[in-house]
Amino acid sequence: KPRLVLVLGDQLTTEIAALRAADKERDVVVMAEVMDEARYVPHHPKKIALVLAAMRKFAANLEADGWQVAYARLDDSDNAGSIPGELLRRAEAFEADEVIATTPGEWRLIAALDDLPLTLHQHPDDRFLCSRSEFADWAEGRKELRMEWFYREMRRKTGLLMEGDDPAGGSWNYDADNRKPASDDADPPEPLSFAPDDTVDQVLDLVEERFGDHFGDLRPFGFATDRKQALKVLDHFIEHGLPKFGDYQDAMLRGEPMLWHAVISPYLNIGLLDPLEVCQRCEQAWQDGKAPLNATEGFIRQIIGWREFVRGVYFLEGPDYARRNALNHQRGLPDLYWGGETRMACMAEVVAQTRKYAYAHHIQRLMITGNFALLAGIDPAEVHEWYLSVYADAYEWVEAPNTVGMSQFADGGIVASKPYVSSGNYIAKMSNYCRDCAYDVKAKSGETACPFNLLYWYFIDRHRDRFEDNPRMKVIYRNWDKRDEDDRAQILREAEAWLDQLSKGKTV
Ligand code: FAD
Ligand code: DLZ
Ligand code: SF4
Repeated sequence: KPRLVLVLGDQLTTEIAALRAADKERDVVVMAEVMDEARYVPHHPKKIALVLAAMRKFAANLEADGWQVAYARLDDSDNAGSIPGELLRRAEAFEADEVIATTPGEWRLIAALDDLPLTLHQHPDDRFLCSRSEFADWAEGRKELRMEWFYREMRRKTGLLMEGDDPAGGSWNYDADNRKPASDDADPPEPLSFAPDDTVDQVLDLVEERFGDHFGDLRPFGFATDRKQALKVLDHFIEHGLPKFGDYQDAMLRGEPMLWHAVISPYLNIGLLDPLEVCQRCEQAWQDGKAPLNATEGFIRQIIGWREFVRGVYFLEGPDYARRNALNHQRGLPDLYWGGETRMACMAEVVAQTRKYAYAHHIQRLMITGNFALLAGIDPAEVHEWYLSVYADAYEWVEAPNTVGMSQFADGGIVASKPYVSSGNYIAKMSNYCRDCAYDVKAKSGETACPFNLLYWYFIDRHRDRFEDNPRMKVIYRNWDKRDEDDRAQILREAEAWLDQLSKGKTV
C-alpha cells in the first residue's frame, strides 16, 4: 500500500524529513493549495502568491525527479478546502491509511493532524539547528531564558565564527558597532526582483480573483519562487548588502524599505534556503575579506541566535502562547494599521511599505508599528493577527514570539527582558521620518507633541507596578519622578485625550 507524504507550503525542500523518510517507488506526495491555509488570517496577497507559486514549482520538480505527486490546486472543483480534508480525500483515492509528515510550524495544524483517523508518522522538522527537545534541555532549570547564552551554544555547536573554543575576533557580539543611523545620501543596493514566469502569472491571476480584498498590493510581484532564484537573492545580499549590514541594521530611511537587509526570511521560512548554508556562505565572505566581522557576526546571530531561540520559545511555551496578554491591553487595533489615514509620518511610512512589499525590516516592526501598539495598549492578539497577516515571512512559530513576546511583552518577559518602548527621540535618531511629520518630535506636550512622547510616559506611568523594580528601567522611573508634578499630570492627561481620539476612529 502507498503511504501519503505530506509536504506543506512552508516545507519546500527535498531535504524535508517526510521526504527523506518516504519511498519514491511506493509512496504518494500530497501537496494541497487550500482555502483554510489561505484564510486563517487575511494574508497579504503577495504572501499567498509566493507560497502557491513556490508550491507549484516545487511539485513540478518532485515529479521530474520521479515522485508521484497528488497536487490539489485551489480552484480544483473537488478540492476539500483543508489539509486534513485533502489527506482524507487522497487516502480514499489511493487506499492509503498511513501519513508521513514533518511536524508543522503551528500548533493549530499539529492538532489537526493528530485528530486524523489515519496512522501518522510524524518526523521532527530538522531544518533547524536546535531541535525542540534540545531547546527544552537547554531551558530546563534556567531562571530566565536569554538569547545571548543560547546563541553562544549555537556558535559552539555549529563552529560558525569560532577559533577553537573562542569566538572569532575575541568577542561573541559586536552590536556596539551596529547602531548607526543612515544619512539621506545613503546608497543601498537595488533589491533583486524576478519577472513573473508562466507559473507565477497563473498564480497571480488566481490570487487576484480570490483574495483581491485582502490588505496588500499583489503587483508588481518580484519575489523569488524557487530555490535557484532564492540562492541568487542570497548571493546578491552577500555581495552588496552584507558588508554594510551591521552598520545600518537599525537604520530607517523614507523610501528605502530594505536598506542593507537580506530580505531572505520569506525563503528561509518556506524551505527554499537553508539556515546553515546561509550562515556558512556569509562566514566564507568574511574569511575572504569581503565582509567585516561586525556585519557577519550580527547577521549570523539573527539566524542561529534569534531565529532558533524564538522557535524554541514557541514550542516550549505551548499552544496558548499566542493568546497571552500579560499587560492586560484591550484597545482594538486602529484602522491606521490597515492603511487608514494618520498624521504620524513614521506609522504611515511603515504601513504603506508593508502594503506594497509585504516587508518591513526588524527595527521598523519592533520600534515603529510594535512600539506604537505597545504604547497605545492594543490587544496583543489583534497585533499578532496583523503581523501574521501582512508579512510575507510570517508563520506562527516565528511571528508569535516576536510579536506577542519580544514586541508586546504579552508573555510577561520570556523573550524580552524589558519592554521595547521608546519615545520619538529614538525614532528621530535612527530615521528621517520625523522631518516630514505633522507632529513635532521635540515637543513633549502640547497640541503638536509627538504621540510617541506622550504615550511613552503614559505607558511608563501606568505599568509602574510591573516595571519599577526592573534593574534596566530604574533610571527611567527616576527621571519621570524627578519631573514637576504638573508636567507629569499634563502629559498623562494629553496622552489619554489622544488615545481617546484614536479609539473613536478620529484621524490622529
Ligand atoms: P535581516 O535583517 O537581513 O536578517 C537576516 C535573517 O535573520 C532574517 O531573514 C531572519 O531569518 C533572521 N532574523 C532576524 N531577526 C529575527 C528575529 N527576531 N526572529 C527570527 N528571525 C530573525 N521574522 C520572520 O521570519 N517572520 C515573522 O513573522 C516575523 N515577525 C516579526 C514580528 C515582529 C513584531 C518583529 C519585531 C520581528 C519579526 N520578525 C519576523 C523578525 C525580523 O523582523 C525578520 O526576520 C526580518 O525583518 C526579515 O527580514 P530580512 O530577511 O531582510 O532580515
Ligand atoms: C501560508 C500558507 C498558505 C497561504 N497556503 C498554503 C496552502 O495552500 N497549502 C499549504 O500546504 N500551506 C499553505 N501555507 C503554509 C501553511 O499555512 C503552514 O504550513 C502552516 O501555517 C504551518 O507553518
Ligand atoms: Fe513618528 Fe513622532 Fe517622528 Fe512623527 S514626530 S515621525 S509621530 S516619531
